[in-house]
Amino acid sequence: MQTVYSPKHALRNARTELYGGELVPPFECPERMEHVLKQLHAVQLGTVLPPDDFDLAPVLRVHDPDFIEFLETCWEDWRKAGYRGEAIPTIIPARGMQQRIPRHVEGRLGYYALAMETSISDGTWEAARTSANVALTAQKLIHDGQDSAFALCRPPGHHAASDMFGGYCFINNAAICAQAFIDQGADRVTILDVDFHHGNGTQTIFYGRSDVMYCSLHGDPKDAFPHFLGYADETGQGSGHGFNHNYPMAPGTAYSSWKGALVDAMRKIADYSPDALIVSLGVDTFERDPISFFRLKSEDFKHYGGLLSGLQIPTLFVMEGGYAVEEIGINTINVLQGFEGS
Ligand code: OKP
Ligand code: ZN
Repeated sequence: MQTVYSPKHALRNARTELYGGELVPPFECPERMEHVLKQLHAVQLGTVLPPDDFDLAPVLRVHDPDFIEFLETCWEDWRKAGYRGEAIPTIIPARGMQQRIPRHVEGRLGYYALAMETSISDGTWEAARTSANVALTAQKLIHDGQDSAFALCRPPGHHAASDMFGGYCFINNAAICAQAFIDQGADRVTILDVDFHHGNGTQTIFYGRSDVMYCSLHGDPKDAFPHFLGYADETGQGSGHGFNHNYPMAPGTAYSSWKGALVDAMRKIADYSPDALIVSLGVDTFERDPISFFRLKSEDFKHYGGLLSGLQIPTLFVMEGGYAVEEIGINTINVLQGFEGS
């Protein structure tokens, strides 16, 4: 399997994450990629290609132009406003308030934020744009006939909605790839999200559509981020009804029951028979992940990679989360090796 990767992910190097009332070094850090690359080379998974430069057109098929312009200009506007720290939202348009876009950067930042832990800093836009290019380059490999490809994206994307950033995400890499498949003639695409967290952004983007099915296995939002979406009764809207499947699971969930949910989702995917499968691949389901509560072991990742290959659908893996930095490489590459049957 070929991997697409760019060292420009390192431009996303915020110093702060708002966590437990403290500003801590972000869990979503550049070192994550070094461990994945190291393991990828250790097992000789395949060649590593740089991304092509796509323009913003495929990004704008999913995201609002004003949101993308905000991402591009936020850091400069924040500095111009005289602030000395990283850009952290302080007020959002909560229940009962106006949903108008303010003029001041602090208001715009709150308008476009879905969570407050994710600081915007110098280089964030460039890294997010490159991460989208990485995803689109891997999508093109599949379009051109490969059975599988790995988009080693950073920053991740599945929390980003058409006009909101947060949860470490800015551009929804999996969603723009799904839309690219559709725009290139695919009738049906499935996004299977195995990251520990519910991909609220991906779900929302495709919630009213039957041409992109979204299935997600995740920590129950009663107990886990993003808390306000990801319940089992969210099944899609209008013509999208029946094309959204959530599998929320309780703290302590181990592989045996997680696998049960995966098998159920895979049955739905087989019935749907998509032209392409996009796996939002987060490995924060790992037993020692510092911010999550499932109990998957390293060998479990290899096992479910093998199960996924049984679907026999062209498969694009898109990197999402995973914060046990020492083990993220082994767990991620285990999924891909399992898929390849090695
Ligand atoms: C991004 B991805 C836990 C706070 C969680 C944000 C988590 C974002 C996860 N107390 N904060 O889905 O891996
Ligand atoms: Zn996650």
